[in-house]
Amino acid sequence: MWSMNRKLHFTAYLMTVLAACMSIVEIQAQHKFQGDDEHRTTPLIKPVIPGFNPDPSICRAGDDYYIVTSSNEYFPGLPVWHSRDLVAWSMIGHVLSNPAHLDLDSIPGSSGLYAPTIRYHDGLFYVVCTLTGTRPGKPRGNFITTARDPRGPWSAPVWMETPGIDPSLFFDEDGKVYYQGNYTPEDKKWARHRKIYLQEIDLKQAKLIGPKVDILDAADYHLKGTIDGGFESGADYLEAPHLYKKDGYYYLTTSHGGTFQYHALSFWRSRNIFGPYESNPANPILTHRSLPPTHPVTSTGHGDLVMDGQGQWHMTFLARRPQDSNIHILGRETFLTRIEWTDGWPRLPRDLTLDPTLQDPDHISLPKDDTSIRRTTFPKGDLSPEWTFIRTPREKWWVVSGRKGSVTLRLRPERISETTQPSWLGIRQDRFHARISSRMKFKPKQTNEEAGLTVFRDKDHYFKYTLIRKEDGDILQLTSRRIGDPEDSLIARIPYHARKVVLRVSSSGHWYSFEYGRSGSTMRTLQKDVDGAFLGSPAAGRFTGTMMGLYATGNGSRSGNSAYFDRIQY
Ligand code: 6LW
Repeated sequence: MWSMNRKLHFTAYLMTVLAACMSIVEIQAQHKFQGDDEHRTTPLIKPVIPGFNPDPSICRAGDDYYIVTSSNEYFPGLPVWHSRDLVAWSMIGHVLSNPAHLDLDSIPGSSGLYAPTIRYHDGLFYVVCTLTGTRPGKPRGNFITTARDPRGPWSAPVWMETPGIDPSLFFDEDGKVYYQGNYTPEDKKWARHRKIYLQEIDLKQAKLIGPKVDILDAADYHLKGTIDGGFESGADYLEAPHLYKKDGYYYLTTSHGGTFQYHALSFWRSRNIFGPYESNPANPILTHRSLPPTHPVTSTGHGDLVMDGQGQWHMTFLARRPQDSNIHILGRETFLTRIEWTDGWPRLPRDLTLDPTLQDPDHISLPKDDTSIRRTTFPKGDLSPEWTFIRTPREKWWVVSGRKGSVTLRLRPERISETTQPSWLGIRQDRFHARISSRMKFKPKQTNEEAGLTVFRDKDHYFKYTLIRKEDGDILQLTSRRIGDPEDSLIARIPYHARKVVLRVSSSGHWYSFEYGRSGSTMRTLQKDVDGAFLGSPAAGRFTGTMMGLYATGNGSRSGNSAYFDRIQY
């Protein structure tokens, strides 16, 4: 009896030790992963909304803050992000999630939805934005939509006959509402010459009324050195205007220099909304253009201000985090900084423009959830909002099963190498060290039927990691395409005849590794550390970022087949 007890105790003790060891291993594994991430990226320089999330615009409604970002050719359009502390943000939905409201058919990559503005006034949320790249005869240009709840539903967009891009709204204290935008003047002095205009808007009719006044002309600054130190492209692309009022002044911000290396952000002010506007002597108040393109954060600009409940001001802006000189895998991301006011002008807390380290967490807020490594998707039996389509889906070719967290994609002729709408579902790659995996059940029935995972930047830049039927049988293959390639280039292939395969893609900076297995515990490497720099080179998806996605195609042929993905983890 006694020895039985001892045995039981000993077994229990062994199990406790084993469990403790396992959890230590688990913690160490996680720690190593995070440590790695911290080590290889630059510590403390973190966007608040990482991954492809450019052109942020922000508003406050009571204790809640909302950001919208550009989504270009991806559907649904314009993600809406929510936060209560300005630090941790979660995607709560999209402004344009009804296919009838957003026609992205055949539009080229990096066209589509540009630079939205979100405002909250008297219980209503307003978004104004520009749709570019649609075919003649289709809706395009600037539109306005409203919602009582930013989660939606949003009203059908009302199209406005207003010139230019980057529209914004300003609600004045006297009840009047003003529209701001940029445009290219007919008598432009150089190719990238833009002006900022202001006009009153009748929101009920979505019509601009009264005089249209140019409140800022880049020609006044071009090569004169007043906002750009005489720097030649400094006054190019005057864009992203937003207007605010504080202490009797109207403050106008715009960005200039183009959205990449020469990006900059400046302020002007006037006692009269129609101007004349005086330039902040400290302009530009934010730019990293003089820092090398290898700096951990580049391309800063495109800002929008918000005042919190305590009267403290903040500004969202976009920036890029390059790797190995000029490789931008993640695209343009959303950052946030505190703003202080000195001598009647907004300033960053310290001169970030001259601070080559930019590493003070006080200045750039850190997302609290950056350690979250795994996310199971489709919790409610529907696609969770971070999943997106390329262009507007016109038929339901996917089926989600919430209980198992799975999705079935029907094979259709469309390919990701076209400007069509393929059977592809993707998620933004929002960290340098990302991993996506899924168990796929798929058996090709005809030659060229194909399904698997992708790392996708645009139709000319991607990795495909798929099971495909070739003349010589079923194979698991890794291919890539980069601009100029007449077809996909083969990187690795093995014969593969089973119906089930676990596929895993991991990134480490711009290096991608591809593993497979019959189950998650028997994974083998198909190809390790393949250079994905081309996904983030200046040519690739210039306004977007890298996505990781599920894909199924008949490669030009109709098919009754489908691919089933479950245990999807990112
Ligand atoms: C957008 C322009 C910009 O319209 O990028 O950074 C363009 N700024 O304002 C497209 O995202």
